Formats: sequence, structure tokens, C-alpha cells
Amino acid sequence: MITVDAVPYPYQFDRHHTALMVIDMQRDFIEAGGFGSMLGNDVRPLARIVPTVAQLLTLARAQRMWVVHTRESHLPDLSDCPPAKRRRGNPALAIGDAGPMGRILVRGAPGNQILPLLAPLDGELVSRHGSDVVGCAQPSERSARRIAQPIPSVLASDATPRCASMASADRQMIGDATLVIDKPGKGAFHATDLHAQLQARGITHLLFAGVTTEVCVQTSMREANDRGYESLIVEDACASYFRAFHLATLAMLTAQGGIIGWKAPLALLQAAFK
Ligand code: TIU
Repeated sequence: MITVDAVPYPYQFDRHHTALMVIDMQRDFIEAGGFGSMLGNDVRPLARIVPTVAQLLTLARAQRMWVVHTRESHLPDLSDCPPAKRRRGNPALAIGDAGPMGRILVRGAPGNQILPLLAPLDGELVSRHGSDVVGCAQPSERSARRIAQPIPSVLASDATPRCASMASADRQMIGDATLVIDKPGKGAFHATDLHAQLQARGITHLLFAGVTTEVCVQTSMREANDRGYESLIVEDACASYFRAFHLATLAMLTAQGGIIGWKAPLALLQAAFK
């Protein structure tokens, strides 16, 4: 059992029953010239957390924890995008429109891809959407074993695997597997089979990172709370375009005795494993 010196009180978890949730670290929200910046946002606060999220991923892989990446994305025909969602934001640049990195928040568009630095490593990804097997050319022994197990319809990436190359030494560090969940909502549980995927793996605890703190991270953590997961938000591995919203979210999630969950910086999580 690992104990993190978290707020509002120590957070305990078993790494075998814990998954790291990396929410929407996709190019369109974070890179200059993407959708986020076209909406008038300063993307620098989001870009600043990338090294921290990378360290968190390294920790999760070293500890053999499950990693779930999400992307806010829609089908090309936008049949999973309610008109009310599409109408909001900037009418001149709506979901599905052609943006600077392809169609905005549409699966497969360049801007919809996870930042290369954070993308699943070669061999981590066990399956594509549905039950097709393996997005990457050379699955590690560990993920090959995972593939052989009867996991129901593992969600994963788009048709184009985005596997970074990696040294064979890193291969030993890889956790069991990584899932990539394409989610049409703000919350990772809405209209996805994330809950079933986590249940199938016996996951009871979730560590949250990603963007933006007050929108997709917070919504997902609240959804997780309602489904019975014990969640901790890694506060310096999340960011918002608005610093005040980031801070307010961290405060409100953990107020009232941890009404939604816990918070801790990466350093305290790392210290808990020593
Ligand atoms: N991922 C996520 O938070 N989607 C958003 O649209 N966030 C904003 O803050 N706009």
C-alpha cells in the first residue's frame, strides 16, 4: 500500500488497482497555433506542465500502473457532438470546422493527437477501438500477454498509431498497458466504456493529470467519484488557461473533507514510492 501525504489527508492506494488518467493532452489544446490558442487562450500554462506529466508517466510505467490517455474528439460526421456543444465557443471556429491542425476535435486530425512526448510508447497500446489488436508494430512481451487475455473491447487510438520509438531498456519499464479513450464529452466516462474497462482490470483508484483542470479533468474526476473511485488530482500535472480557475478547482475538489477526492503535487507522489 502506498501512502501519499495529500490534501485533505493521506491518500492510500495499491498500485495494482490504480490507473493514471491523462486527460486530453492533445495538440489542439496545448500547442501554439492550435484550437485553444485560436480561441484566444494563452496556451503557455498548459505547455508548462508537459515535463511534469512526462515524469508522472515515467513513474506510472515504472510502477506498472495502468495508464489511460483520453482525447476530446468526435466522429467525422459529428453524430456524437450535440448541436448545443457545437454552438458554444467561437462561431467562426466550431468543432468539426477546418482548423490550423485539421478539423477541430475530430478523430484522426493532427490536432487531435496526443503530444508526441506523452504519447503511448511502442508496445504499450494493446488494442484499437473495438477489439482489433495492437496499434504498434512490436508489442512488448508484457503487452503481448495482455492481448492474450479476454479483455472486452479495449478502447484505444485512432487508425494511425503514434508510437514513439524507445530504447530496449525502457521497454522493461513499461507498465501493463495503455488505453486511449476517445471521448465526445468533457467527462471521460460519458459515452465511453471507460468504467467497464477499469472494472475489468480491478481498478479502484485513479490519479488525474491533464487539461484543463476545471473542464475535462474536473468533470472526469467528479464522474469517477460518482462511480465509486478514490481519486487524487496531481496538482502540478494539470493546468488551465485561467490560473484562478485551476486553483479554485483544486480547492473545491478537496474541500469538505475531500468531497470529490485528494490533491498532491508530483513530488509527494514520487516520495511515497521511496
Ligand atoms: N479538455 C478540455 O478541458 N476541453 C476544453 O474544452 N477545455 C477548455 O478549457 N476549453
